Parts: sequence; structure tokens; C-alpha cells
Amino acid sequence: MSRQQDALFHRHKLNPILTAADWPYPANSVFNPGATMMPDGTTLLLCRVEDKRGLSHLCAARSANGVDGWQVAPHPTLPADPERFPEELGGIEDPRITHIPELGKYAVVYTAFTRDGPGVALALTEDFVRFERYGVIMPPEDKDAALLPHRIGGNWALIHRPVSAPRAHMWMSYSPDLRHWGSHKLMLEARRGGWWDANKIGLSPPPIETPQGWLVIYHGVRMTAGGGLYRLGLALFDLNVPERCLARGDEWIFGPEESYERHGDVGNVVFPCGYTIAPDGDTIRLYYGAADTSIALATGSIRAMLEWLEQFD
Ligand code: BMA
Repeated sequence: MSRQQDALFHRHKLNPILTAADWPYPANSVFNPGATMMPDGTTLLLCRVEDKRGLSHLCAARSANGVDGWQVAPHPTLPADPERFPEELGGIEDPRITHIPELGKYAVVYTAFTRDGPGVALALTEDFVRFERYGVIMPPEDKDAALLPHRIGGNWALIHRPVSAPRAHMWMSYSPDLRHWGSHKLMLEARRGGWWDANKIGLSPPPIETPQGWLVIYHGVRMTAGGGLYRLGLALFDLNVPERCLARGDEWIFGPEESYERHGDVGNVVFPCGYTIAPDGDTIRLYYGAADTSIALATGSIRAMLEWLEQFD
């Protein structure tokens, strides 16, 4: 079987679907978008846009079919606000969007680049026009965070990735009010040795809630003499105790192959921060940053990912 036939994700033939050339104002690169489907069926990407100072902000792009015809906002949608939030002095990056039915709002969890490295920040919005900023909710060094869409045992649950040098694992923390966080639990450890996900892992898009458990697409960073290799793997977690791992794949399921993934400002990086799910409840559209330069799309099946994971129970 060819690599493409047995793959869990298939790249769109129009990739990359968005680049800095599509932006209505000067930008160096556009990548690592959060994603959500709005109630009218529009796909909204909240893109990380890096300006020519090297600092990032977030900008919305909307499309009726989620593939082309993107309407990019004429100005930054969520700029860094270092006057009110000095933690955002180095810009803001890599948003993960979760719709929260209880609040009737979307939670945008993003990286705030402080003077001393990345922290996790939160903003709530109803419309991706006005944002209610909570500031930093996890101090540096921490990133790759997303909120679960509903409370677990009465508390909100956040997946995040603090660095406990020399390794970095995924953790779960809980909060009664989205501001005060505790009950920290180790969720998934980076492996050791020569593995593709040795030493440093992190959540990619927000987890996918399925009857079998929380399906998590995570990234592993393999450090090589030629730099980091960012690839994706799968794991499944208990619905009621979401830090409890039920299954973890041994092999990566998606990695840099195409030239737009191999070459760019940071080569050999595929970095999804969001997805949408089609009305069939199964087809997933994964939006990812390619080589820290452009935005690409790959399509998969939730059922097929769950079936693939069964071999690792
Ligand atoms: C990670 C994050 C991502 C980036 C990746 C590759 O640590 O900072 O934003 O895409 O590195 O540079």
C-alpha cells in the first residue's frame, strides 16, 4: 500500500491554503491557526501572523467552505496588549479555540510571549470581534494549552505543557472559575531515548470528545543534528478522568513530507492548533502551520483514528 492510502490524514491538493501573500497588511508569515465552525457554518481560523519585527498577533480568516475564498480581517483581530498585559510584550501565538456551551462563548487559549519565555493566556469571545481577556493563567514556561468544552466534576479543565527541563510533558489542571488553577495532574509523559516523541511533547489542537474518550492529537519534537522534527501522534483519555490515558500510539501518524512542510522559516514542522468536524460527525479537517510559514489543511476520520488506536490498548 502506498503511504498516502494507509495514512490517517490526507493533504488538500490546494495546500498551502493560506500564506502571507493573502494578507491585506504586511506580514512575514501566517501559521498555527486555531479553528472553529461558526453557527452559520462558516469556518473561522484565528491565524498566528508574524510581523516583520518577529512578533506575532492573531488575525481571523473566514471561509464558507473551509478551503478557499478566505476573507481575511483587514486588521489584527487580537493584537498583543502589552500596556494592559505586560506578559504579552513578546507577542501572542498559537491559539486553541474551544466552544463552551455553558458560557455561550468561545475560549481562546494562546501563548503569551513574556520577557522570560512563553506562558498560557485566556480570552473569551462570542463573536471573534470583542474579547474579554483573562491574562496569563499559567506562568512561564508553559504553552500548548486548551480548555475542555465543559466542566469535569464541577471544575474547568485545562491541558497545558509546562517545561520541567530537560523534558516537557502534558499536564491537566482544574479551576472553579477559569482564574485560579490547581489539582495539577500529569497527563502524558514524553518518552525517552530515540523515540519520535522523546523529551518534548505538547497538545496540538483541543481534544476531540468521542464516546470512547477524549481523542488527543499531540506533537512530539525529535531533536536531531539538523534541528527539531515536529510530528503528530494519537492518544485516548478517560472521559470522566481526562488525565487518565487509555491508549497511546507508538508511531507518529503525520509528519513533514511535502516541500511546504520541509522548507520555510522553521523547516520540518507540521503544527495544527485547530480543526472543524463535518456535519457527518466523523470527517475532521485539521488546520496546521507548515514550516512556520503557511497554513495547510489535511482531512481525516475520527472513527479511523479510534480504530487505529485500538491496537495500542
Ligand atoms: C514550537 C512553537 C510553535 C512553532 C514550533 C516550531 O515550540 O513555538 O509555535 O511552530 O515551535 O518552530
